[in-house]
Amino acid sequence: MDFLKTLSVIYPSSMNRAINCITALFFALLLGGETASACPDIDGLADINCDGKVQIVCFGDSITFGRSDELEIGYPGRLLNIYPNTIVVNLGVPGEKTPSGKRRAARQFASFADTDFVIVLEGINDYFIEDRSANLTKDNILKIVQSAQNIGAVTLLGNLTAIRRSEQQGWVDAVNDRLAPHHQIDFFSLGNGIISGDLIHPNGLGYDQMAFLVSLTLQSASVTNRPIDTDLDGIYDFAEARFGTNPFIADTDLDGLADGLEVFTYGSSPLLLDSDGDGFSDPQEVAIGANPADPRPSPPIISTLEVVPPQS
Ligand SMILES: [Ca+2]
Ligand SMILES: [Ca+2]
Ligand SMILES: [Ca+2]
Ligand SMILES: [Ca+2]
Repeated sequence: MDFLKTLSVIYPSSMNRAINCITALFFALLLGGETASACPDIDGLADINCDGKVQIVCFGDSITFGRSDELEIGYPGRLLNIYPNTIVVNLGVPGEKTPSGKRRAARQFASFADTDFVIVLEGINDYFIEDRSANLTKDNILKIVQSAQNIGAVTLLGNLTAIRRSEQQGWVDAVNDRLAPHHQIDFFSLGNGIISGDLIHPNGLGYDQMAFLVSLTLQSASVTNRPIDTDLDGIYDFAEARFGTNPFIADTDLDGLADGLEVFTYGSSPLLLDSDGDGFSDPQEVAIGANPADPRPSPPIISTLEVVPPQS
């Protein structure tokens, strides 16, 4: 025989635990540089409440609803195209004025308590309130914002879009002046070139630009509102209690895998050296591509393959 092949095969079965501990340490060192993002981001956006999804609620009137949009999805639908792995909810009610919007917000946000971000854009219909007041509109808008903040969502307020009805322009300016200290999204800056033939709703291009503007704001809001992760283990401080982990120790069970990696990436216990009790430590299983949370045997894995040169 020209070649002698030596195969060393690991079978996930009973193994001496002392050896396991030594090899666990080895693999831990091997994996030491691996890190997880904090309560993992989704499409680059922070999962503010650390529930494994990013939910964005868009609250407003017909402009949020998407009236006069050829695609009939408005800016929220386009936002979902930009962030396809998030959940975008369109809570636009055509024709709504802020006295109604304020009451709806107080009622409706309670059903969306798991929301990470809320976008608020309302007020343009208040022009049609007989005894309209820019101050009252501003107050109502801030109450809508407060209702969104009450569920713990990062709330981003937009000022009113520009319009092409000259008689209403002064009203829009008056409201926007009052919103200036409070808004985070400057929809007015997009100008009235994005407004459709009905003179008040954006056209498709306008909704594109609104969605892009919102997406930029969401990105910066993700950075500025990201909860604290003191030990940089990939789990926000407030969420560590949920998993029983220590907010000041990155690797609570000291097995070499950071808490965030165990919880979000591998599904193993951040409190146990051998999560599935199969005799192999979590880092050992991770290193050989086995599932540390599943005790069923994995296929045999070839760890070494030696090829002996032919003898002369
Ligand atoms: Ca979330
Ligand atoms: Ca942490
Ligand atoms: Ca660990
Ligand atoms: Ca195991």
